[in-house]
Amino acid sequence: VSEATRDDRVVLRRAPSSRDALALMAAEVREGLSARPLPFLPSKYFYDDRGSALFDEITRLPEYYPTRTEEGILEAVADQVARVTRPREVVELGSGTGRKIRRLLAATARATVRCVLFDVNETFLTDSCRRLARDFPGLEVNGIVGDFTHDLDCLGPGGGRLVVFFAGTIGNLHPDEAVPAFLVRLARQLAPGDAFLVGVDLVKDEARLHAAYNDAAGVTARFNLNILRVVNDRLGADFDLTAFEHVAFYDRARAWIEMRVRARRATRVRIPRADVDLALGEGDEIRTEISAKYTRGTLEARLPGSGLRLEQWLTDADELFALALLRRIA
Ligand code: AVJ
Repeated sequence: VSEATRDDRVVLRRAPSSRDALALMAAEVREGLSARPLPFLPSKYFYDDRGSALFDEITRLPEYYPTRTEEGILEAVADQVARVTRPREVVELGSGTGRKIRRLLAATARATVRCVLFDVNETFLTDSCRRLARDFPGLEVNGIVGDFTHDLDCLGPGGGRLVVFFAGTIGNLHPDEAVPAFLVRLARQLAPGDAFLVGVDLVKDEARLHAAYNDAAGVTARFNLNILRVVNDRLGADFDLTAFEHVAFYDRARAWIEMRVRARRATRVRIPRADVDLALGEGDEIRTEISAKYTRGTLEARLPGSGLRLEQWLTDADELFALALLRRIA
């Protein structure tokens, strides 16, 4: 990693994929929109400044239980997690506004000398790093602009490391294909004894799941459609946002929420720099997100071969959400 920018006690670096971000995005969008029968867009492209702000708004919706549930669990277990991990370095993947890591850093206190935030959104990352550095004097704060499915090796070798991955964002990875590969790559950045604390949304009552992704105020719908605006802004695409509507449903067999945008009428999108010319008929859909839901059993089933084992399963009284504490084995 090069291109370090130093500002007070904050060092910001850009991972390789974020240096050629537009070329990578063009390739990924082209690949996704060429997929049949169901074209897709990678979910990480939700999070431009507007999309990140919309997600922040989602986290405060009455129907969207994951954020406040996870915060409640973290509040209850932070001291215990700090005691059993004693990390010299805490890394947060997909840090967003970086709110939750504060609770953990307050608990790990003097044991932790460095904190690394990893996020695709440079604006949010920079702000979070500055605020952390201000509020935790003596802590070295590093930011990495990057994609945690490509760029984990930016972290360098492990040792005394705790990686945290909140919000249930691991749910965006395909449970059978992407999750095992992600875990193997992550485990490579951990030394034996290092820990990984990951938030997973749990399989539950379908009405509750449905409501969380179809909120009455329509914020999730705006968040979903915003991904088309991001592709327009960055790649010069000509998606007509008025031609699409929000769709989110729970696929019980695969245990995931799927979000799509559906054409309300025939429409076409051209993206010359990505070599895309896509005609959609009324009712045609583009998948924008999967958000997989787990049980303790289905998560543990992804671990063999990863070098990680489940040490603690920390959940709320209603079992809506869980924090899994995983440990790198020797
Ligand atoms: C940030 C990926 C955890 O899957 O629930 C919220 C994103 N999508 N509403 C999730 C999201 C629709 C969220 N994650």
